[in-house]
This record gives sequence, structure tokens and C-alpha cells, in this order.
Amino acid sequence: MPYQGPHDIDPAVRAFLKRDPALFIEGAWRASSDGEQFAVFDPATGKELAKAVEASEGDVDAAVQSAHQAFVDGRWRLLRPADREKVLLKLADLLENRAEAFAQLETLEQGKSIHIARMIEVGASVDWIRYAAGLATKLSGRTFDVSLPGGPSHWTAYTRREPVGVVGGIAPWNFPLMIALWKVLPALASGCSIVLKPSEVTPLTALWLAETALEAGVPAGVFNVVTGGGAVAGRALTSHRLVAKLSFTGSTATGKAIGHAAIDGMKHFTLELGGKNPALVLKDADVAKVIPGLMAGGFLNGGQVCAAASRVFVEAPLYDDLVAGLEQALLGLSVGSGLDPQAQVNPLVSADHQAKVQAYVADARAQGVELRGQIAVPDEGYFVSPALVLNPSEETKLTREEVFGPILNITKVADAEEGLARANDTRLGLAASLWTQDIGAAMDLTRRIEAGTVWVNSHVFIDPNMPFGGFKESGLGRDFGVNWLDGYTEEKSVCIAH
Ligand code: TXE
Repeated sequence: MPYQGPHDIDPAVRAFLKRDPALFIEGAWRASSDGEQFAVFDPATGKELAKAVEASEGDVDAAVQSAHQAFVDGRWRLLRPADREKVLLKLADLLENRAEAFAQLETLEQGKSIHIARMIEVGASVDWIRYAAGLATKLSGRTFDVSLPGGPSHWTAYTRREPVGVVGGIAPWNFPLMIALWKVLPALASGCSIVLKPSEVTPLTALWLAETALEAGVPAGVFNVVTGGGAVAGRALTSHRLVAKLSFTGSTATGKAIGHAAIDGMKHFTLELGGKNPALVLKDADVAKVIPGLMAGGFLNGGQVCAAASRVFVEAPLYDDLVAGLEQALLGLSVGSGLDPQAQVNPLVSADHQAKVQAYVADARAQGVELRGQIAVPDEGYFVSPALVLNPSEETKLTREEVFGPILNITKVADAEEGLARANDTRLGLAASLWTQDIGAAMDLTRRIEAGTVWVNSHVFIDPNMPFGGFKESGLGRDFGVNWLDGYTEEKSVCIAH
């Protein structure tokens, strides 16, 4: 049944949107200290959806002080790990029970398909919460034999993992709820407190998440949210002396600035940055499987995915079939609001981002590069047609820079070696995929491709148990997996003479 208009919106979402703009500090809604606000827009219409608080330096200080006090008095850190686990499991249950409302709010502020919002933004988030909840009870150290005077029987040496303190989490707008949780979960599981700053483009679900976490039993002050842009709120958080760890997902340029701020303040940091991710299609690949695989890998969430495929290198014998198949798939897509369950092409997140992606396409067109698969999109809202960009030169901007939109380069290569060389010819290295049925080629190429995640015969699938992060300028550190909490804990050595 197609979306019938605003009356389909969950009453809880309507009520949330009517609230006065506020920050979430010390377990309570707090108005802006100086009255500054900014507008949040519905990408499907370009109309204002809500207002949010532009946090001042003082607001950020209040949030960090609150988180610090909560850490110092141990209201969360000193709970039994099993109790932290229980609270996080309750949070997963609450989010699962309110999945439709969270999904709708996410679609309204971000523009994405309601299906993706339900399945990934909320559905996968629930899995991530339960995974991280389990890690709370798995923190452990190691014991060591030491060669100190008197012999081993006089010494006991071991390590403890202790939470670092206040975490500053800075999240982007492409998966606002899920990526916010990728900051919040390891912080909470390890006993840290967190101040989260969502993107100023999509601040709403993070605020709602914090309130839900309080309801689940996360004590006041342990999880605070400040909204606002990078220049004031972001900088105030990254430079605050009481923040011990920064966890950032976003652009490489901002990531570098945050890395500098982290070093200046001697803070721990994790950076998950952009990608220019290749997909290498070998001539023995099954085109019937590559086409849907790359439709998902390249166009999921309008290509606004850090791990999205953006440069396809295909061995010559498969080139025509692959281009024809992808073009046919694109031309059959329907366009509309993310709330319309039939719409497969949804708006991009903001007017600025729409303009950025359109500029890359215009540059390619001006250089005479062939574009295929474009479809008509509405003037209202931040829509951009998907496109295949055929054999762009190395000088075309969209070959080298992260476009972060529904634009997929397809380049014909003579053989796998040329494909590999071109795939690796980038300063980024987040993710990559190989498409082949030749196990030998797959095993060889997975070792030689420079990327933090390499998929074979799929693209874009991530899992809480699979470490994720970038090579080269795609970032530093890894999220997820059994060692996820290492980045949120200090390793303390204890050495006892007896
Ligand atoms: O990112 P920024 P933007 C890429 C994508 C996109 C481009 C720009 O190519 O087109 O980045 O997007 C906060 N100190 N990705 O401008 O600036 C900011 O408020 C502290 C890839 O949105 O990186 C927001 O919360 N914080 C990506 C967050 O950083 C600062 C996802 C991200 O913003 C700050 C999104 C500062 N000085 C965009 N400046 C991915 N890796 O998934 C900004 N921020």
C-alpha cells in the first residue's frame, strides 16, 4: 500500500516532532543556553521538519561535566558487568518495540527508504546492541610470568581493562541512529560515559535514543547528547580536557582535524572515514549475481554509505553485459519519498549534499564522459538520479574523490592485474569487493587489495562480529568484533611482589 501522506505517521513520532528543541544532559531535556537553534529538513520535500538546539561551548561543557561526574562517582562504571549487560539488553528490547516509530523518524530526517530504516537503521541496530551488551561481561586481562629478582613464585603480574572515562562520539548523517550506536555501545559496555554529537543534518533519532537509554536504565549523565555543527559544538567536544577518547565517523578532512585535536589533548581516538571503494569483476563471474550485488553495493541508501561500491573494474569480456544489466536495473527503478514503500530511489540527505553530487555529475558530463541509467526525478526535495559513469578518466573528479551518492563508475580493464592496480590507485582504503568463481584468484586478490574489508561475491554486508575500519586515509582503528572495547579501555599492568 503506497504511503498515504502524513496521517500515516506514528503518533509517537508526531509528538516527538512537536517537542521544544532541547539538548539531553544529565538525564533531562535542557533548552539552549543562548537561544541558538537550527532547522532540520525533510529531504523528500525540502520543508522544515523540526528545530534543534545549536549547542554553545558552555552547553558542551555542561554535558561533558555531567558525563565526567557520572564516571567519577561510578554510577555506571561500578555496576556489575552483568547489570550493564542487562540494561543494554533492555535498550535493545525498547528499540525493537518502537522500531516503526524510530524507522519513521529516521526516514523523515534522513530521507532513506522506510525499508532500509526498518531493516538496517533499527533492525541491525538492535543486533548491534545485543552484541555489545554481551561484551560488557567479557572484559578481561591477562596474567604474565615475569623474570624479576627472586623468581616467579615471588611475583604475580596481570593486566586489567579499565574504562577510559568520558567518550566524545561524533556521528555523521548517513545512518544517524546506527552509527550513533557504534559510538554509544562500546562506551557503555566498557563502563565509560559518553557525550554524543550527532550530525547537525540529522540530530533527532540520537536525542530520542538517549531518552530511551535512560528509560532502559542507563543512569542520568552517562549518555548525554549535544546537537549543533562542527565549528562550535564539535570543536568544543573534541578539545574538552575531560574527554578521554574521541570516536568519529565522517569525512577524511574532518577526521584529520579530529585526529590533530586528539593528539593535542592526548586522547584516544578512532576514525572511520570515507571510501572510494572498488569492485573488481573477473571474467568468470556470474553476471546474473553481480548485477543485484552491485545494485545493492553501489546504490543502497542512495550511495550514502562509506563502504559503498563506487568504482567498478570489469574484465573486458563481461563489460557489455554488466553495463547493460545495470542500466536496465536502474531504468526500472521508481522514485519517491522514503516513506513511500514502493519508491526505490529516495532523496539524498540535504540540499548541500544534493548540490555536491550534482556537481560531480556535471563535471563528468563537461568532460564528455558517457552516463547511463539516468531517470527523471522530482524537482521538489533533494533527489538526484542514479547514474552509471562509463570509463571516466583519472582526471575526472568522481574517479578520485568520494561522491557519496548514487553514482557508480564502470571501467573496462584488460585483465585482473590492471583491475587490481587501478583499484588500489587511491588514497582511501575502506572496503572492496571481488566477483569471481575462481577460488584461487579470490584468495590471491583478497590478500593484495588495500582495504579494511574485502568481500567476495557480495558488497556492503557488515556484521557486529566482523572488525571494520580503513586502510590508508580511510581511518585509524577498528570498530566491532570481540576486541571492540579495547579502544574504550586502558590496559593497566599490575605487578605484585609477595
Ligand atoms: O562530513 P563531516 P559532512 C563524507 C561524504 C560527505 C562528506 C562531507 O563524502 O559528502 O563526508 O559530509 C562533525 N570538529 N562522509 O560535511 O564534516 C559534523 O558536525 C568536530 C563520509 O557531513 O565529516 C558531523 O557531526 N566535529 C561518512 C560529523 O563531524 C566536526 C559519513 C561529520 O561531518 C568538525 C558522512 C570539527 N571541526 C560523510 N567538523 C562516512 N565515513 O560514513 C565537522 N564535525
